[in-house]
Amino acid sequence: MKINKSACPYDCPDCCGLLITTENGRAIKVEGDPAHPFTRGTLCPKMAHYERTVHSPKRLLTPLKRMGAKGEGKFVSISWQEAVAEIASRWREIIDRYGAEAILPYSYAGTMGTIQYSAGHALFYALGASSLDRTICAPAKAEGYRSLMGGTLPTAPQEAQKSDYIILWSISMLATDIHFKHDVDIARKNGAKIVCVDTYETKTAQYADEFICVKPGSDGALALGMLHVLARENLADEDFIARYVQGWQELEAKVLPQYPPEKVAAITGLDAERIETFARAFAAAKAPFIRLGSGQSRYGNGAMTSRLITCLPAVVGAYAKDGGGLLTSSSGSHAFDKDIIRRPDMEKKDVRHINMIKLGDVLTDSSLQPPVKSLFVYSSNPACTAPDQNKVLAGLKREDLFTVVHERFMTDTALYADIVLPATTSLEHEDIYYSYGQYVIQRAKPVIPAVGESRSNWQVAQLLAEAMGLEDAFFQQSETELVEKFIASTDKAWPLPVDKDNLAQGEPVELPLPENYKLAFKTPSGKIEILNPALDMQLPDYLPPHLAEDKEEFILINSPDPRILDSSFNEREELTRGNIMVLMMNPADGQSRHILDGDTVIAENTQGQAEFTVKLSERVQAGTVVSEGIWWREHTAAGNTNLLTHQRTTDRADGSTFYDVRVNLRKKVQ
Ligand SMILES: Nc1nc2c(c(=O)[nH]1)N[C@H]1C(S)=C(S)[C@@H](COP(=O)(O)OP(=O)(O)OC[C@H]3O[C@@H](n4cnc5c(=O)[nH]c(N)nc54)[C@H](O)[C@@H]3O)O[C@H]1N2
Ligand SMILES: Nc1nc2c(c(=O)[nH]1)N[C@H]1C(S)=C(S)[C@@H](COP(=O)(O)OP(=O)(O)OC[C@H]3O[C@@H](n4cnc5c(=O)[nH]c(N)nc54)[C@H](O)[C@@H]3O)O[C@H]1N2
Ligand code: SF4
Ligand SMILES: [Mo]
Repeated sequence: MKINKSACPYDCPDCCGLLITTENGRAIKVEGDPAHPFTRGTLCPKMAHYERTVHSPKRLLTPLKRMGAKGEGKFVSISWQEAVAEIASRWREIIDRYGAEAILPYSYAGTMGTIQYSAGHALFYALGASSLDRTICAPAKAEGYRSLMGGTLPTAPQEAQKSDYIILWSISMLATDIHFKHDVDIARKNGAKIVCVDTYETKTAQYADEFICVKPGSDGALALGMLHVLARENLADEDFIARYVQGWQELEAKVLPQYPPEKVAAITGLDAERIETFARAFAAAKAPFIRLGSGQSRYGNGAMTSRLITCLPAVVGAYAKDGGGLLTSSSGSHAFDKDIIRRPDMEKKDVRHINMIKLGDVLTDSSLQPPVKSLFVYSSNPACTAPDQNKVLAGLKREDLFTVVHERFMTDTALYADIVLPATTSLEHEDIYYSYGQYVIQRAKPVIPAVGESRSNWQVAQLLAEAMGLEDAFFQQSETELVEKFIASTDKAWPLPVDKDNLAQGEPVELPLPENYKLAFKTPSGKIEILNPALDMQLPDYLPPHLAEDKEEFILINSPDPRILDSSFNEREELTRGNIMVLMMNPADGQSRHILDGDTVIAENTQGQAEFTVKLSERVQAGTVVSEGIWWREHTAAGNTNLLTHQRTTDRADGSTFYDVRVNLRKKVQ
């Protein structure tokens, strides 16, 4: 038996340190690393049995070739040599006939590892394939933050330990950022008040001392109402503003006449008084800390909403206070020079860019020139997780689309592949990790041999580069060589020296933060830019979400489930048992629509229909319904919430709008 360190590869802000016990080439136990400063020895329920994912009987073990119809799931095993030869010959034909832009890579964060996440970038750039804009998660949140704060480092999570007032704002902390609870608990022990702002009573809302339940997509108005109160009652920190903030006077002149609490009450569904007390408590706090999740950003107004919330800590001077600040996405990513793997210099000039959110349109639009004739999917499961699922599936069904899927499991997407390639898990390949919720980085070496004939993303990119005749020495590098380059790159990429020895050894390494980092505003003016002269809308203002225009009766909130992560972990029987397509509904809505607990309902809109079992619950506000989790089709009656979501994008940064959805409900006739 051996115990090795590793890092959690999933798309989760915690990026935990793991201890993996192995025996005879198998992982038999997975624990949280007590020495990891953020993990502190605990794990989420998903990863506490990662060995069940790694050694799942459902792992794909060899390359497969499709025999039956697309989606039917009939495949035969083939060798890697055959698989690669077939891909290369099909790609050559497509390039000859339509040009390389007819090939589209599609990938996201199945693994967050710096190498494996971006392993295909250079290959597809070198081929001249269409480039994918990876916008599915929260680019609008990043844009909103950046519009005031530029490249300023977000506040570290452990700072919250010293806060007396923590706002968990559209973050499902107990599902999606569970290790931050360690910090919040410390603050709470010292008397801090915990407030949760969400659209239904999540477990995190129940954990908080106060729950502020807003109408979906309305947080921007709430922030403006709070700013009105701060202005009207002279609660802004004028000294801080004079030194560090640009544009508060201009915004004050707007919010005073335009956003009185009464007006904001009508938009947010909150009482005017509640908005006032919230603003006053925030201003009275010695060190307010906001942990901003992504929920508010997945609407047509998502970038603007995030921008407005980002104004709040600036106006009360939270950054100057020990324990105060704002954490959106911490950019541990700045620790490495990611171009080492991404190689943007290899991208052909003026090559076509495709927004991943529009996959449904792109695969079904017959006027697209050149049409997409081959799709190469890795580290993602778009048939399950992309919006407007009916269109995505219609595209994936096209007989003339040559689809290759590199996967660990027979996902909803892999079912539509012509060729499936088996992928390694993080315990089988090498990588180096950074987090987007804290500042610890870690290298992870393989701790067991590859299961079956599986190969890592980088190994597949190397094979395909060779088969396509790409001779650049870049593709010859091993994963270990790449990791070493990343470690060396911290010298230039990070402002302070990083402990490279421990990093090389696979220990979790905390990035040292410059002493005054919270006040080092990396914007053109050197100040927080509430007024940003580079933007069309120089001052922020409320924008309505798309759903304001939609006609259906209920707003559909679709939110993370603690048992799975996006569609990952659907392979685990113990996590997907029971009734999972549950639709929570306010009892008063149930009563007026004659819908009872346990009824089967069809939710429908312009996009499609999905089937749910109703759970009446006071946790949900009237006029909204809530579904948690993105489930594989085999666990549902006929597909998941993405049958109902839209390809519409955010106001800026072309982000996804998964939560900006309305539906009608009807009882299923049994
Ligand atoms: N267990 C688990 N962990 C996960 C994931 C998962 O699916 N399951 N997904 C991972 C990924 S990819 C990501 S991006 C992160 C995301 O994690 P989070 O930052 O937590 O963001 P969201 O998943 O968007 O949703 C967070 C909360 O926002 C709420 N919300 C929705 N609309 C609004 C709104 O208009 N206003 C307010 N105030 N709240 C709103 C939702 O109800 C939800 O409770 O989590 C990661 N971690
Ligand atoms: N309705 C609705 N839809 C959503 C969301 C929502 O809240 N509601 N959230 C959205 C968000 S925030 C995100 S980020 C997206 C994420 O959507 P996806 O990018 O599709 O993420 P996952 O569903 O986790 O799928 C990742 C896949 O990668 C595979 N994988 C893991 N490691 C590796 C590897 O090393 N190599 C290869 N080749 N494959 C690997 C896994 O087996 C898994 O099937 O979903 C979005 N979709
Ligand atoms: S909390 Fe997140 S990072 Fe930590 S083990 Fe679970 S999924 Fe991985
Ligand atoms: Mo995400």
